[in-house]
Amino acid sequence: GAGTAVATGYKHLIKKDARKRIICIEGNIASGKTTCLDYFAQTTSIEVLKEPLTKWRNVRGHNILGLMYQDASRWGITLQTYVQLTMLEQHTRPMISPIRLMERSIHSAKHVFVENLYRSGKMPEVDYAVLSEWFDWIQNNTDVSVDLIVYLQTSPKVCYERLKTRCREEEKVIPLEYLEAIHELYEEWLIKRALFEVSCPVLVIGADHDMQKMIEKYEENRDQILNSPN
Ligand code: DCP
Repeated sequence: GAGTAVATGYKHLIKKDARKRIICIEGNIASGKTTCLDYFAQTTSIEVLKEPLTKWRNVRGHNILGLMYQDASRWGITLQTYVQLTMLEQHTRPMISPIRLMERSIHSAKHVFVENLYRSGKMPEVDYAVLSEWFDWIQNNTDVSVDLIVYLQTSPKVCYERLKTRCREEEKVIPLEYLEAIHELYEEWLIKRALFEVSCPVLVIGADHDMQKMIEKYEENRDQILNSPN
C-alpha cells in the first residue's frame, strides 16, 4: 500500500550508469586537495567538481564560512546545513564525463565536520539530530554513492604550516587543535572504521610532501585512481 511505498522510498528507481566512476578527494584543511584536482583536471574525459567554497562565502551576501569561524556555536548549524545542500547538488548533478573527481563529499561534511562540531560541544544535540535526519533521508532517497575515496593523509602540523602561508582570511583564527580534531575524525572514519560504515574502497596517499613529490605520487597512482577494478 501507500505506506510501504513511503517507507521504502524510491531509491530503487534511481539507476546509476555502471560505466561511470565517481572519485572523492578527501583530507584535512590544506592537505593539498586542490593540487590533486588540478593535476587530474588536465586529463580529458574527467570532470572535476571543486568544493563549493565561493557559495559558502556568499549566500545572498552572507559569508557563512567566516561566521562559522568567528562563532561556531552560533553559526555551525547554518554553515553545515548549507554545505549539505551544496554537496547534495554536486553529487546529483548529471555527469558529463565518464569519470568525475570531487573535492570532498557530503559524507565527510557529515562524518567529519558536523561530527566535530557536535563532539566539541559547539553544536547542540538537537541541531545534530536535525542534520542527521536530513542526511539519512538524502542517503535513502537519492544517489550520493561514490566508487573510490582518495584520502590525502597528512599530519596536522604540516597542514597548519600550509594554512599559515596560504593566509585565507576566514581561516586565520584556526588553531592547531582544530586541525588535530579534524584529522582524528578522518582517521576514525577512513582508517580505524570506528564510527560510520565506509561502503567503497579507500586509497590512502601520504600527503606531507612538497608539491612536486605529490604530483609524482599522483602519477604513480593514476591508474588505480582512474580505472575501475572490473
Ligand atoms: N569546511 C567546513 N565544513 C565542511 C567543509 C569545509 O567548515 N563541511 C571548511 C574548512 C575550510 C574551508 O571550508 O576552512 C575549505 O575547505 P577545504 O579544506 O576543503 O579547502 P582547501 O582549499 O583547504 O583544500 P586544500 O588546501 O586541501 O586544497
